[in-house]
Amino acid sequence: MEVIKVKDTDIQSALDTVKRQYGSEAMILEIRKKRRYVFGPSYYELLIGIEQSAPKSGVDNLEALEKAIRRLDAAVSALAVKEDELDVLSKQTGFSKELLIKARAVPDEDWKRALRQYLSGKLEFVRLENIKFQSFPKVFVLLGPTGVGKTTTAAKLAGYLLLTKNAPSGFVTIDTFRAGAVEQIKLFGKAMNLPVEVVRRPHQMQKVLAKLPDAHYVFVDTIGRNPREIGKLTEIKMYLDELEECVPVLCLNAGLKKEEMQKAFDHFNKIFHVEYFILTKVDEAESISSALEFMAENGLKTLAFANGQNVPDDLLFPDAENVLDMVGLSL
Ligand SMILES: Nc1nc2c(ncn2[C@@H]2O[C@H](COP(=O)(O)OP(=O)(O)OP(=O)(O)O)[C@@H](O)[C@H]2O)c(=O)[nH]1
Ligand SMILES: [Mg+2]
Repeated sequence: MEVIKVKDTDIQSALDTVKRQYGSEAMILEIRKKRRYVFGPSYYELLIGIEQSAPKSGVDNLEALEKAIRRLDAAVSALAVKEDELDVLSKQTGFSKELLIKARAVPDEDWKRALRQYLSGKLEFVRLENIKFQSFPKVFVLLGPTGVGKTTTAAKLAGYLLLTKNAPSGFVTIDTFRAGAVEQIKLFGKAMNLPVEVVRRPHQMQKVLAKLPDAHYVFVDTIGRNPREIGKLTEIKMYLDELEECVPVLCLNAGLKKEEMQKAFDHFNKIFHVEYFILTKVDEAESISSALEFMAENGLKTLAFANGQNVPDDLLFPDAENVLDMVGLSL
């Protein structure tokens, strides 16, 4: 049995305390009237016996338990509501629930502001003319799965640099595989009066640049490859390895799901260490939210968005503000 002392100047209030705190199980062993010092005020000291491990009070414990269960119930249903609301918000915005949670974009708060803040801190946009090179001309290599728009985008970029920066480019194509690929880029070259060189062997890569003496920029057009065909990607890499310096740029179709983008990126990144990115076919995509999420998660530096078939006009150079407006996250 555990013995406990309860002190109070009023005997009734001492008894009430015992009942309230220890329930009817408590046994009053002794009541003493005491003084703190000789002429000081008197008080009561009750010695209470409590059976060890006996519940304080069955009724009290049950009540406490019921309260705890009610609290738990409320918390669980609040969570379920949040989960449902997150589902709705995820469908509404096109962003995953994981991103919404990371951004703390919870439905009952200002989720637009939270999302905007989170994404604007993660999205990075860079102008290709601001990328520093040690060598001249500046060589960009456009990579990506089949048909994403690599060749068309290379032509658009060259057109943009020519028209707005007065900087001529040259094209090098290593796509001698697909029927019509060389003719396609030659047509773009002809339309803009820019030279096109065809390279059939990796060792010709660096030497071919000498054939483009007026080019400030060179765009290397590569063969569209299924990113899972690692062997084929390695083949392209052999061409790039021959260059003194080049910047690989991955092009992906905005219509892909985030997981598909991630898979394609992972395959290309393993071989090329991708830092720069172009999102293509933005005009055809229902939403670019998942593309933005992919770009943010991988810390990619985005150079441009391609948004149509017109060369060179259908190319955007957005910043974080513009793209967040595009997905309805304007302030
Ligand atoms: N809607 C739309 N179509 C585009 C865009 N960019 C390219 N295209 C079209 O997509 C098709 C393929 O474009 P290409 O530039 O040949 O694509 P690619 O990646 O070079 O293709 P491969 O060399 O075969 O791998 C063409 O019909 C282009 O006109 C774009 O931003 N929006
Ligand atoms: Mg092509």
